[in-house]
Amino acid sequence: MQATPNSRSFIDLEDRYAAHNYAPLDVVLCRGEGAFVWDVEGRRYLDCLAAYSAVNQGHNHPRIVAALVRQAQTLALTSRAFRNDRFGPFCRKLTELTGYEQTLLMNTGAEAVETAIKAARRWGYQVKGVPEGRARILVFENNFHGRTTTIVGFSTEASSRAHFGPFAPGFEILPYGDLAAVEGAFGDGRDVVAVLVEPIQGEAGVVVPPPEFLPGLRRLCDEHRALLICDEIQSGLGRAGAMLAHTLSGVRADAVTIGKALSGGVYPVSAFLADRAVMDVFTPGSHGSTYGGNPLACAVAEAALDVLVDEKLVDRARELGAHFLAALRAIGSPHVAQVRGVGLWAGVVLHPEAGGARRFCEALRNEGILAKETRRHTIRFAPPLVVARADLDQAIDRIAAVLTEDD
Ligand code: IF1
Repeated sequence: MQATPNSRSFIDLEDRYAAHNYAPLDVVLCRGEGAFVWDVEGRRYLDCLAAYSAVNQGHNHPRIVAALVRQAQTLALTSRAFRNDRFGPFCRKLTELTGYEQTLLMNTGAEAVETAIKAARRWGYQVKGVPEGRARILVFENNFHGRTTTIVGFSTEASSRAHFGPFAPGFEILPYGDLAAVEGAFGDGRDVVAVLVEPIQGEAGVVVPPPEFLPGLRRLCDEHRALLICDEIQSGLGRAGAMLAHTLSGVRADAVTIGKALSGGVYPVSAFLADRAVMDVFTPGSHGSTYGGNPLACAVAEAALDVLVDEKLVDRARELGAHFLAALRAIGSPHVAQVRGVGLWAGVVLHPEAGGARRFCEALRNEGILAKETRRHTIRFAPPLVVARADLDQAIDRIAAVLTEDD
């Protein structure tokens, strides 16, 4: 399908006036509702990316939008120089829902991860007694934690990190899922302040680690007195069929980052969660953000959490996800090497000979389904958790057709 003149004009504008830091599919969206989005030609698509799981609650959820509008008309931004009446109640709700004593609110996911890194290092120096400047943080190959210079410094993806150095020291990259390697890297463990891990690796293509991995990390962190920090920015808030994905392994992280769906996709809100023993390292002046914890963010995120709970979206992800994954695995496509997934979150890995995931994503778009390749050979599916079962079934039929058609 060629982009029509209408779409073409928008694509030309962004090609000319915007940095080329993405290679989007050629579909120009102008409206969304629930699990669907529409392009400027009026065509409807099932959104199987959900803005990288930021839109778990569905596009334009009426309750979240109402909260946004109401709060925008009342008080949007105070800065944390003053207090606001939405902040405390929201922090209580968020911590009660996630089971941590306190939270520190930021805006983007990367900022939440930066917050986690700062917390871990300060905790290491002030509480564990690591000599100043020596803190080590263990991270994993194929990680994705954001785009800041510190974070891309420990990325293993060339496109994310090449020529952005020099990078911050203090991170050691280990094979994901390899407990022996982690044990080796701990060494005597004295200077290790944290292990930073995605419970499921999203950008790597929905990689679920072996079942013993997170419990093993928990044990090693306990043995060596290091913090287990789970980045749940993509895996958390329902996507994996749990409020926090790492709890599916029966462990509790010492600290957690969340973002994306924390605001249901209408406004950037992220959070670092931990107990007092860690959070107390932050003292006035040690960290912050102009927009972090603003009344608009708190009102939106409170509504987004209410929707997750009231609409039982965690259960929906688990139930629809089991159905979706089974259906994807039942597609007998010669192109498919493996279907990975958990909750309503799937990575369809193609054989290298299939010629890359991009062409399948383009074919899916032509069938009214938006999905995005991750890495070269994986198609990722993560529809909004509010998707109707009938709409998901229709998508499965179309995915099957695209994956099995001869070329
Ligand atoms: C992009 C990926 C998804 C994340 C985890 C922190 C962040 C992310 C686990 C940072 C962000 C994004 C951002 C987006 C693409 C994307 C992505 F493919 F690159 F990995 F979702 F799958 N931790 N994920 O997944 O959050 O600062 O963006 O709010 O950067 O192009 P952010």
